[in-house]
Amino acid sequence: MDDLRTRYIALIAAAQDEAALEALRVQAVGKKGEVSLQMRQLGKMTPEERQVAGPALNALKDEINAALAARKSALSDAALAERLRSEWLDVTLPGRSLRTPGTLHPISQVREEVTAIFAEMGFAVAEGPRIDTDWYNFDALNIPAHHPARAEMDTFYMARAAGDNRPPNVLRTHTSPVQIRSMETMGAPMRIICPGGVYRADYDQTHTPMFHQVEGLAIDRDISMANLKWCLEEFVKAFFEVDDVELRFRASHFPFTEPSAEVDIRCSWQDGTLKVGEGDDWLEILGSGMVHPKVLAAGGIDPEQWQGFAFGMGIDRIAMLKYGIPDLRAFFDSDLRWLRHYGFAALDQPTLHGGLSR
Ligand code: 2NM
Repeated sequence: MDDLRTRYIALIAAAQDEAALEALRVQAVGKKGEVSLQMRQLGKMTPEERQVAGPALNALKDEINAALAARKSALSDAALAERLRSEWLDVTLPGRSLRTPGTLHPISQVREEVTAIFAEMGFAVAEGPRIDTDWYNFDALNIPAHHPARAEMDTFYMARAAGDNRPPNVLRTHTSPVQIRSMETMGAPMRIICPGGVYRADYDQTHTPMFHQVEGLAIDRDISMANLKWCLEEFVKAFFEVDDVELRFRASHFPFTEPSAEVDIRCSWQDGTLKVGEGDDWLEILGSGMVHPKVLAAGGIDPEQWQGFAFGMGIDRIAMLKYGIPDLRAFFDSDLRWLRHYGFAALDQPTLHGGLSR
């Protein structure tokens, strides 16, 4: 038995690929393998002999199986390390010039358009981490543990090391944690927008597990819903490139604002194309409200001295509406023909004076 052990442990350690490991497995612990043949001899032994040999053979079989598994995982680790070594590429190299140049993705284009419009109104752009603590993503936004809004968000949780009992970090479910971080670092008064990718575990025709939001926040001593309404009207007119719009504010509920409102714009649909500012339909485009005093306090801003409005909308969704893109999932397929069709000239930065989307 010791001879079997020594021989197979050495052979397994020397095996160079999975096929060699499988051959050794069959040869040692397969149905007609050497260990199995030994086990068949148990029947011919005295009960006393069997009591010693039986458990020893079982232990040998376990030991060989464990060695096979360990060698298999070492081989696959080595294969991965070799791929990482040989297949790396320098993503900072300049692009190769092609006959057909690349284009700006419609989501990047719309993000630039939205940024240009709010920049003109004095909003700065703030960014933050995509992995954040549950405090910034939830608690600071008046969404305590066990609040139903946490369950509704379909949150992706990060893993923690075994024994680390802190609450897991999350892939941010909205860009609002950036606004809390900005309150902490900038203080009041402030005016920012936060564009960026967010994550929710949801996938169908109208949802992808990663999508893009832009949220706005304006804090001052006497800011009101009237200021919010004006800003949003200016935004919608500039974004959809129309002279007039009508907005409808519907009472709603968000944990982080009080009061809260969802905002619709008057529109019409003709032959599948959207016209903004006329017609008898209403299109929901964003959520908004006055920032909850608890949220201001969580950002280190005194709610007795300051108040503010906030709003949030989906970049992907308004990109689909403005550019007539029917299926959300196509945004993330990286299909070159689609990108050439819906993409934008890369050096054509949108500005209000130059025409947003020419
Ligand atoms: C929305 C709707 C309403 C919002 C609130 C905040 C913060 F951090 F300032 F409190 N940021 N974004 C907000 C408010 C977002 O999205 C539908």
